Amino acid sequence: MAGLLSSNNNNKKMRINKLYVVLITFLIISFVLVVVESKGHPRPPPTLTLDYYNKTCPHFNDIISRIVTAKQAETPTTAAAVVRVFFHDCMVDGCDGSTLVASNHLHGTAERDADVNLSLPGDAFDLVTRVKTAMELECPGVVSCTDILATSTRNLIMMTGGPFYEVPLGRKDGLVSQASRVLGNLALPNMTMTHIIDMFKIKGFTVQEMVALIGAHTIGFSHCTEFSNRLFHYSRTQPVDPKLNPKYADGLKKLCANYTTDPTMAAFNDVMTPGKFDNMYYKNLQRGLGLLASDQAMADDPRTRPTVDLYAANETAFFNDFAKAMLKASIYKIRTDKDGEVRHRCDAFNE
Ligand code: HEM
Ligand SMILES: *[C@@H]1O[C@H](CO)[C@@H](O)[C@H](O)[C@H]1NC(C)=O
Ligand SMILES: *[C@@H]1O[C@H](CO)[C@@H](O)[C@H](O)[C@H]1NC(C)=O
Ligand SMILES: *[C@@H]1O[C@H](CO)[C@@H](O)[C@H](O)[C@H]1NC(C)=O
Ligand SMILES: *[C@@H]1O[C@H](CO)[C@@H](O)[C@H](O)[C@H]1NC(C)=O
Ligand SMILES: CC(=O)N[C@H]1CO[C@H](CO)[C@@H](O)[C@@H]1O
Repeated sequence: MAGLLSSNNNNKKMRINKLYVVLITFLIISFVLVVVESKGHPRPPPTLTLDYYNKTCPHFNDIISRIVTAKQAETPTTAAAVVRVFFHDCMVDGCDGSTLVASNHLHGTAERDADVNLSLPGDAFDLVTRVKTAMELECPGVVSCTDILATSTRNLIMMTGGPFYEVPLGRKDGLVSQASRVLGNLALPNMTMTHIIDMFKIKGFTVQEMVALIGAHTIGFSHCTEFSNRLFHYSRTQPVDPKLNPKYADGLKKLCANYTTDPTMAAFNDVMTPGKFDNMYYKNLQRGLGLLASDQAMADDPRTRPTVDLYAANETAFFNDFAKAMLKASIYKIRTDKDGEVRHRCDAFNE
């Protein structure tokens, strides 16, 4: 290029050449920026925007914030309940509020009553109902249930000590909710790591994103049936899963002694800091304090262990990755005007 310019003394031509250089440089830089951007950060699809309700429901954020704060203060188990319901909703046919729909004789058994749900917690449904009622008073027919769920989830993660991330808005509520769609879309604690990795991969999540997302088990609890096989009659030769820390196993055995007669018995997912959203969950895994078999497996499998070790050592790295992966989950297969609606009630389709 320099040679071309110096061998040509025509001023006009030089200016044009310079213009080309500037243009091409600009194009290359924008291309690189776009590639870098799309690699590191999942971008919201064009239909979602941060200011979606700015004009139609200007108090959207204040209303959610007020009701979520009150509910969490009243019932501290709400945060984990909502996070879990949000994740289930997004993984079964995309984030469309379908998990909020109740079963009825017209549409049959809905997602939230699938066997795999093991009673998705009522506090999550209660919170969404409270927020929706307030929204309908303020701006009727405008705010979708799935936007309420996605935003409440983000607020609750922050309130329990976790990271903040922007939640783009404008999702529509889906028109289908069937229990039969749940199986095969959600991992179970007794699945192999290969199977679990595949389930996340099909939905576009890397192994590292998967390990970050499951870090949500830093809050909440699991019922004894979900891990009792690790405690009682584990195998022919070993009564208890050898991957469990022995003292922890003793405590869990006492807690779950009556689990067959009392199915409500449950243990904290993070035994050290159960209500705090932090990186303790990963430190626990390193010490055999993982509650579910699938939790503990992440500390042993060579594909997941490096990420477990990274997050155990660096909470900032966990928070950054978790926030990005949650944003990605929150825009998975969202509905638009064509295939969705704004429900009047979150537990029922509009007629
Ligand atoms: C390998 C993948 C996963 C498996 C096998 C799994 C399994 C489970 C099980 C069995 C429970 C206990 C439910 C109960 O007994 O009521 C549970 C609870 C929970 N899960 Fe997961 N989960 C996985 C991934 C995730 C992800 C990615 C998130 C969120 C981003 C999540 C969030 C939660 C939360 C917050 C709870 C506590 C719920 C509460 O306290 O009400 N899980 N999970
Ligand atoms: C409108 O949305 C933007 C985010 O894009 C926000 O910063 C701003 O505060 C909003 N304005 C009102 C009035 O809510
Ligand atoms: C895993 O658990 C579910 C129910 O809890 C059961 O139906 C299934 O057979 C189990 N799978 C394996 C591979 O053990
Ligand atoms: C289990 O049941 C027995 C007999 O009803 C009772 O004495 C014991 O306290 C129960 N244990 C737990 C952990 O609930
Ligand atoms: C922790 O992770 C963050 C984010 O990736 C990084 O900026 C920081 O340097 C890491 N800290 C240490 C001590 O490695
Ligand atoms: C198997 C099981 O526990 N299913 C439950 C799913 O959730 C509904 C309501 O949230 C319960 O009624 C079901 O028993």
